[in-house]
Amino acid sequence: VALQTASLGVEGEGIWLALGTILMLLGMGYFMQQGWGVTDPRQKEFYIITILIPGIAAASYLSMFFGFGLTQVELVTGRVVDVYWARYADWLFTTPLLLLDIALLADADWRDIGALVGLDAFMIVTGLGATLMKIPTARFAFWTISTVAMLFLLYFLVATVGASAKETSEEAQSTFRVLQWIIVISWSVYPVAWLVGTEGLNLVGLYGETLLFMILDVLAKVGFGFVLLRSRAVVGEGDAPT
Ligand code: RET
Repeated sequence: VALQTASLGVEGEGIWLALGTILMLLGMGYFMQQGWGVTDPRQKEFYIITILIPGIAAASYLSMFFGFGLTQVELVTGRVVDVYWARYADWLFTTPLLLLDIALLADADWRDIGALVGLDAFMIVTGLGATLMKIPTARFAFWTISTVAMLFLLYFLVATVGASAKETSEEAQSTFRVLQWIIVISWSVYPVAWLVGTEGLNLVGLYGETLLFMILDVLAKVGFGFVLLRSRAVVGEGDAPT
């Protein structure tokens, strides 16, 4: 009975958590296989970071699948919100790693990387605040703060980190542009998913919201890593996987 409850979740969303776990593991395995035997220190950096990202997500998805990463928040209005808090633990570590990846590609300096990661941690922690608060107004206030931080972050990525990218090779520049758009487009949907989902206006139930976050997470992590690790800017001239 316990396993059955875990596998189904609250509204049957366990199917998406299981699929998310599998896709993250497949992505991680693929990146590991690609990176096996790489000795160049710069290449190794990219592989290590990019393998860790779906690895952390797989652990988080598995914990949510088993119902461990799930809690309930009772609002002052009496509504009880089912919250998968494990996502925030995942995001707190994986979003800085994604930013580190793209910033290293752009040859950004450590000050700019610090600014990006700082804004990012602020965004995730205020987002977790929004998720755990009991007063609806406070939830939306923190959602707004988190979203504003995200907009600053995306602007900083495109403008400042983008300016350092312009000083890198043609290959690195074109990979940077693709990754930058993957980030700008996929990250922008997260606050919308939160807002329409159970944490916000509850227009979409837990089932649909879990599916949406799973698609976003796979795109933002595995899709991102796939583009990065296939780029000649990372694997070097002549030995890009075909
Ligand atoms: C929250 C809710 C509050 C408002 C905002 C959010 C943004 C989350 C983002 C998450 C990105 C996650 C990624 C994960 C895996 O790769 C916390 C949902 C702005 C942008 C990229």
